[in-house]
Amino acid sequence: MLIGKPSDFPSSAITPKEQYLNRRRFLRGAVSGVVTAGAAALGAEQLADVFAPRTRVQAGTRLQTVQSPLTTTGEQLTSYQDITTFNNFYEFGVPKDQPAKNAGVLPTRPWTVAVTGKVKQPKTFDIDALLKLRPLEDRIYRHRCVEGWSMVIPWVGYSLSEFINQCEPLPSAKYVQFVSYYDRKVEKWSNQTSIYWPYNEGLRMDEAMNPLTLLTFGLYGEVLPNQNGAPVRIVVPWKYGYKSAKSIVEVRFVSDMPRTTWNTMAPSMYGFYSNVNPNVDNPAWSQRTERRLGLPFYAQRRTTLLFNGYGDQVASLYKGMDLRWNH
Ligand SMILES: Nc1nc2c(c(=O)[nH]1)N[C@H]1C(S)=C(S)[C@@H](COP(=O)(O)O)O[C@H]1N2
Ligand SMILES: [Mo]
Repeated sequence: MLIGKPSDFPSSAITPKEQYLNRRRFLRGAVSGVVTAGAAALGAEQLADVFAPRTRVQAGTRLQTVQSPLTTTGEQLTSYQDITTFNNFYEFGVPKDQPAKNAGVLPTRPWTVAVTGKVKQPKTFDIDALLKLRPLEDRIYRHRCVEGWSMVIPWVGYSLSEFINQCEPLPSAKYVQFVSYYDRKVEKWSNQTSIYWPYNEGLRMDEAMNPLTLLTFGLYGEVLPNQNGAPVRIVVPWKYGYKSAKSIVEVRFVSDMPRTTWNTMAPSMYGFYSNVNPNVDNPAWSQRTERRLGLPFYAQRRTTLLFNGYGDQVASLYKGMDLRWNH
């Protein structure tokens, strides 16, 4: 699968530029559940090959999506501008504006995701096969960074469980680990920190199988901008943002709790679970409240919700667990 061979790209997942622009305007205007009603009209979008020979997908390439019942409605979306210019992606620099400036060099094609560890048989999935595996859904999720800011982001993807089912994990697979792309020649900013690369994160198997956990390919109806983790990332909306590894190249099924990037760096600050919890402060930041980016100054501050507001869907995963100890 090369970008120079457009027939290999799932043209069913691509729509022309002017339609995505309309769509984007539509989505940006959406401040409530009306997204669900309007989405039906978007199904008839025509197909186009929008690729010139290159080693990365054109930013702004549209993805064809369907609505999802798992979307969070009723909250104002954070603007495309804010979502794509205020990023944590330390491989491309620590200051928040740096990933948007530097991540253009990430080569997102060809791209494969290796499935390793406790599986019936190791496999490799091409990104274009992954895009076609299941219908891509629009899912609006709250996004809460442990540093205290939050956004509302319209992601595009499908439940990670759909992918995991294709991986045929063995019963001994109790955890799953996600490994980000790393090439220090490409990501030359990565030496600004003492992180032990590649970035990696992990989930317990039942967390990974929860329908909310999203294998994510896009946002605002378009392919992910590189700074947001192109071409494929994880999004776990009830956990702090760092659990959602970007630009993943390997999914590793393991029997023991994996040693993840932030948990290894500072275990007292970054527990393995990292569920959003206003009652458990991080040594560096109180987690009681958050600042919703993009709103007028006086409207930004809000109370942080347990499990980022997704308790109905995920609280049962932690029944009987001490959430302070297992932070
Ligand atoms: N590979 C990688 N993934 C990463 C990070 C990173 O530095 N490198 N930062 C994490 C953090 S701290 C957050 S808050 C989210 C930010 O995602 P966004 O930029 O799409 O909002 O990505 C997470 N995934
Ligand atoms: Mo974060």
